[in-house]
Amino acid sequence: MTNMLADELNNIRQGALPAIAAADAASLEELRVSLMGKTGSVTQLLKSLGTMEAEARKAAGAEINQLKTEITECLAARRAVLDAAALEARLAAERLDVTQPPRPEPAGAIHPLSRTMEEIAAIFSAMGFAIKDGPDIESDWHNFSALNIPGHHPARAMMDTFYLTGGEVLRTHTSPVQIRTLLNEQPPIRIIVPGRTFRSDHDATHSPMFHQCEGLVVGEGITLGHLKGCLTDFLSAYFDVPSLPVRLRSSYFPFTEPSMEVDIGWNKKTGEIGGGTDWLEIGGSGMVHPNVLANCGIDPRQYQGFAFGVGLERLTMLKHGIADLRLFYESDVRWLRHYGFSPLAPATLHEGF
Ligand code: 2U9
Repeated sequence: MTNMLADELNNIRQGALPAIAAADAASLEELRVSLMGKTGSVTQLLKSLGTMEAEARKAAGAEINQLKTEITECLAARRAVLDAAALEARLAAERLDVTQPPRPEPAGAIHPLSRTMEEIAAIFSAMGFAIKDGPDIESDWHNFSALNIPGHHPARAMMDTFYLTGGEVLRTHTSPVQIRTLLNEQPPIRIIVPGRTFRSDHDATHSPMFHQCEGLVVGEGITLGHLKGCLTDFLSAYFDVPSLPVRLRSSYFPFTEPSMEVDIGWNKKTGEIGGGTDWLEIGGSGMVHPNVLANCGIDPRQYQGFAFGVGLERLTMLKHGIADLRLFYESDVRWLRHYGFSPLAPATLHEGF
């Protein structure tokens, strides 16, 4: 081997090995190409072997291949180090701490009135009632006449009706839905009708739009005893008071005969429902007036029925200690978050509400 070749091999070795050992991923590839690529310096030297005498070629070939092996190993070692470092960096950056507490997801809330409707629906469903709804705009006949409230009747004035220009009304109660059911279905009928109702009345305890839930049972041999038992079961489930006192107090409605206000026992001082010796009015009820059944083509001598109505705002305020009716309609998000219910825990009867 000539001294010239020995010098050149040493130059390449001394330049390449420290450079490889210090290279990053990009410069490592540049170094590989400049040394071992098609026109790389080591490749050029190997090519030059072809022009040598046999003796010289043997000695030079061994030396050049020795350098080639060293550089190849050095490149592989550096690549292994860089690959390991890159993997370490990725593992650190993409690490998931599965022990971290979950971040709270922003969830909506069920409005307290919707919740009350869901609870009432769950209670009456368990008693075999169907849940019905109907239009907000009703004919005069469905809202009044069919319910034994004739044109001159003071109840029309009492109800502060919103009249529309075509002679229809915004329903003043959900009763027209019961009328529609009586017209379309045969007894036995067991339904509740929760929904929006409208009366032209606005002060601290009245809103022009409010919610009712009415109930209707029609069948053979239905009595006032069924009415009281059904209301007692409903109210004691809704307020979660096992032996809630319920009192029926004589009253008057055009569509029921006899008619009764529904009172529950409570403690007026503390507000406790079911405790104390005071009575609190919670709704109205009665045996369906024979005229109402007859108006819907049902023979009152064969079938009897009971009906009741409750105000949903009032039931909700009593259960949850809500002081002012107007809060229901203000859409104050802070209020809704406080008084609202989780959409992930719907109303079921299994454990009480
Ligand atoms: C038909 C027959 C009878 C429904 C009834 C009441 C008594 C009643 C009030 C409670 C509070 C309205 O929201 S409120 O002011 N309701 O007092 N409602 S009986 O009677 C009917 C309904 C439909 C076919």
